[in-house]
Amino acid sequence: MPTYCYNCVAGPDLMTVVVEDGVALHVEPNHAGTGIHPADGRPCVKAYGLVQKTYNPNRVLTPMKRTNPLKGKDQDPGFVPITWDEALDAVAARLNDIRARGLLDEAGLPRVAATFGHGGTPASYMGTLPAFLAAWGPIDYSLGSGQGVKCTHSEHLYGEFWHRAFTVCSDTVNTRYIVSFGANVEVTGGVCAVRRHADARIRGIKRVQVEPHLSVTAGCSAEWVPIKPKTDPAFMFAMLNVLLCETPLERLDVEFLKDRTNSPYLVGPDGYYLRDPETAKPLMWDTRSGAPVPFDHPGAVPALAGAYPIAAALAHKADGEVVRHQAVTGRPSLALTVEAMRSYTPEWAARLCDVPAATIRRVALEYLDNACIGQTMEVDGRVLPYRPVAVALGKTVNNGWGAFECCWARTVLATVVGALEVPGGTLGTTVRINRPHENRLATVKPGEDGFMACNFNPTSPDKWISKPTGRNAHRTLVPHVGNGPWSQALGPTHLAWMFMREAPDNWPKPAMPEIWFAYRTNPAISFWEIERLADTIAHMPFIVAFAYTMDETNHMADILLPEATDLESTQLIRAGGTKFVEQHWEHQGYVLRQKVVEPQGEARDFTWISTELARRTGLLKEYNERLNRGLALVPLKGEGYDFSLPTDRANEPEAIWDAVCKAASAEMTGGAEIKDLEWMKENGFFVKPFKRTDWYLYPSLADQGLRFELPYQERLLRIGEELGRRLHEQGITWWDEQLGEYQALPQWHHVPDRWTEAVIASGGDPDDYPLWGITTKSMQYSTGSNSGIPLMNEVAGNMRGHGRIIMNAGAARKMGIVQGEKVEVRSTTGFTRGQVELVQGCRPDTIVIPGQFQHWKTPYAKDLGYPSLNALTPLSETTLALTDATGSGADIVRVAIHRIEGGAP
Ligand SMILES: Nc1nc2c(c(=O)[nH]1)N[C@H]1C(S)=C(S)[C@@H](COP(=O)(O)OP(=O)(O)OC[C@H]3O[C@@H](n4cnc5c(=O)[nH]c(N)nc54)[C@H](O)[C@@H]3O)O[C@H]1N2
Ligand SMILES: Nc1nc2c(c(=O)[nH]1)N[C@H]1C(S)=C(S)[C@@H](COP(=O)(O)OP(=O)(O)OC[C@H]3O[C@@H](n4cnc5c(=O)[nH]c(N)nc54)[C@H](O)[C@@H]3O)O[C@H]1N2
Ligand code: SF4
Ligand SMILES: [Mo]
Repeated sequence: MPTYCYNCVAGPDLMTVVVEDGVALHVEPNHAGTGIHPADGRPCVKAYGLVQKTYNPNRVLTPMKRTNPLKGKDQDPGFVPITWDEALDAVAARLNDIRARGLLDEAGLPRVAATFGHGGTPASYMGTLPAFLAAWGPIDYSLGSGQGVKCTHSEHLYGEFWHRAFTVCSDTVNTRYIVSFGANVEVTGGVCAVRRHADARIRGIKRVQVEPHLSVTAGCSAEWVPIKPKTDPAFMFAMLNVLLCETPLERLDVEFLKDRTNSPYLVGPDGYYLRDPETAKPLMWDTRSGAPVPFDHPGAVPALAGAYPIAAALAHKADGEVVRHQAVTGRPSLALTVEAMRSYTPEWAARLCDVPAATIRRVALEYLDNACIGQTMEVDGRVLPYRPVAVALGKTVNNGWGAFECCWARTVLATVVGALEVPGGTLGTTVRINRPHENRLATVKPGEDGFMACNFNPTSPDKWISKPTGRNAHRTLVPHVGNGPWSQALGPTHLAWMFMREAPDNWPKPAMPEIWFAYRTNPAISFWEIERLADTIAHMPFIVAFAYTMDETNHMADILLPEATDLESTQLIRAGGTKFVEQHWEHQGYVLRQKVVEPQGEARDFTWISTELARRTGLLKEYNERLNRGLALVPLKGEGYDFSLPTDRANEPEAIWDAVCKAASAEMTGGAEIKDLEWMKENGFFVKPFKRTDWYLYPSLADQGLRFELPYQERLLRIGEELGRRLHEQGITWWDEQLGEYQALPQWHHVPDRWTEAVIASGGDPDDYPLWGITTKSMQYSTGSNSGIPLMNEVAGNMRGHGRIIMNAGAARKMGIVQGEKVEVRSTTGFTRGQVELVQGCRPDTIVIPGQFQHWKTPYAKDLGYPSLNALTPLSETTLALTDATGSGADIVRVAIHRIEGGAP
């Protein structure tokens, strides 16, 4: 039976489940996907674990209620089985009481909160729950798990701002040269990426993996460069130095810089654009007429270098202040960028990164040589620039301090050679902050100053949201996270947890939500300082956890609801087009998850649960209306078809998905073909061709005469100034470090030292913590979600370092540590214990702890005894100092290794 897997963000992928006598026997590829799905219908090994997941003897098989009012790691919850009626009535009673008293508390914060984990993948398993949540009204998505703030976070925000890239990847099928800063794509990219990169290697691609340890990805790259952790901005600045300061401008993509970027915009002495006194449009210096002209002046040939006298100009500074300049000097923003990178030579970076200057220079020049500037490629009959070079960033490089600089430098590296959003280059995948979510290209609309419109949260005196609307204050603190459906979960979610314990100066302490829903997330394992976080969770008044097995978070729950899992329930989702991580298809359409076996025990379809919640809270009509309006996937009514559901009754899940299947196929074919649920069950997916030109954003900008807002960041400069004023007006100074990130052009600011300073701030001596502790993902695991599946541990056991602390063999020898010895790793926050794996491929100053383990509740996983970095990373006052302006931090910490008694094997 065909179905999908979306257990990690690299999906969805196709698969087939072989079922005999109602029992799922095993998983196979769906060969009908050959030539359609980028991996030809193959799922990865994680999908093969779904059979064990389904028949896991440790599943929660009935709804349960807690009988011990005391919560905490050391308390026995005393869960007892109850009926679905009892469970749903208990939840509904709480919800109805809240509705009667008001959906918001006295501080204006939603009384109901919900957390869904792992990069948004739960949405592909939660059936029609979104329609219930929308019918309910305001819900706080502020309380994060490990997903969000330590997960590609700054890339999400800056990526969407600059090129509608919630995540960024290489155009692997066309590219020739990739520089990857810790993007562990052979592990994390899913089957589509692995297939694309394997094919690219056969084609002769060169990938340089810049990373503190020899990951699987480094292992199958052409070159591994063991960089010192968190010095990546220095490496990238030095690459820019080579391209901008050592290379003649003519060797760069001058056309692209002139026409598609803000490079020619003239900047005044105060850092703001010089604007035409009449139209207020940013000025360029026209080399033809020898005069300043507005940026959209027809036929202008703008200067990219030099300095020019401007008789009169305006500047738009913070809070609407308009400055009138007389006789000022204007410099093209590219010229200022060149100046900004001037001192960041490879020799300068070499000392910081612990990488030879010659290596950095060579990588920069190889990048330039492979950029094929001037060449074109025909795609779907359209001639586009062909620039087959790309830069990829991994988690820990693209979040936390240094991430702004890295995201900027990566995007500017693409910009200067014209490799942004064109064949072979650096591409965005999908959008989550801009709308519409299902079409990245349609988000490109003309905005200010010749750039794409962007929807930042307001920072002006009259519009700034001074009173947070959610516990992580995303609209108040982070302008660039916007205010779409995903924005709140992308706010500084750790602040919500921290501030509920202790609020900073001049900040109201948020009350805990009265109900917290958790699904497919385990913050008590996945976040930072997991001991303290578990304790905070234990203080939540009422937790409703959808549970497949017990875990460290639902241990604290009041009600457990067992939903029918992956192979047991029905849902239709979008597939194809472009999606993260490297899901670039030449088709797009819909794929069905179907009930291939009956649910185990009392587990119920999520759609049934959602409908029941709606019914018992008196929201059935609103819920059904939301379904009709498209909250299950697509609007059920369109031109020439109407599959609307009756709104006055509880519809059966099969009836709902039948309507969705019909509406989705009708919508896709303009009503010509209507595929019902039965057809989808038989065929698994329904797709139409997707134009390859739509992989690239460049044509959408070129057609509308728009420019990428790069390299200069006038907007960020202004917004940062405004945000600072607003916060200071409220007496808030604890966000001042973060305000420093709002720069027109980034500067090096000793990024790694921030983690050493955190040691001092928490009362430690940096000399006592001489090593870097970092983490890396395992291909066989989808974060912590399948840690209870024995098959995954069995397969991962073939990987060197699985479940262990990876350490440099030479460094270990100096300490007398031997292979397999059990050691303790300490930080100022806590400790973890595990066996060492001694390798050559790891920097002597770095240890690596793969995955997220150290379970104490999850069946099977708790018996493995594996260590976790999350016991070492802080979630306390020092965490604020480790938070960047986007609100993200990183999985990295200063640590020490200690031998322990009886540790030797
Ligand atoms: N040390 C370390 N920590 C990390 C990371 C790392 O690389 N290293 N990665 C970070 C990143 S990038 C992310 S996105 C986060 C993710 O962290 P989270 O958002 O917390 O997500 P998961 O770990 O996937 O959550 C898994 C939980 O879902 C439960 N679950 C699995 N399947 C089902 C099901 O079918 N039904 C129900 N009801 N529950 C189910 C599992 O039992 C498990 O408890 O982790 C972060 N934490
Ligand atoms: N199989 C699988 N695939 C997944 C997931 C999964 O759990 N399992 N999770 C998905 C999710 S939610 C996410 S966010 C993505 C994450 O995808 P990736 O970003 O590729 O995740 P990691 O494997 O953690 O890779 C990060 C790498 O960064 C390196 N690193 C750490 N610190 C530094 C540093 O300072 N500089 C440099 N240059 N490198 C550093 C580490 O060595 C590590 O190998 O993966 C997604 N795909
Ligand atoms: S890559 Fe992710 S979504 Fe795809 S089959 Fe594997 S676990 Fe499932
Ligand atoms: Mo993630």
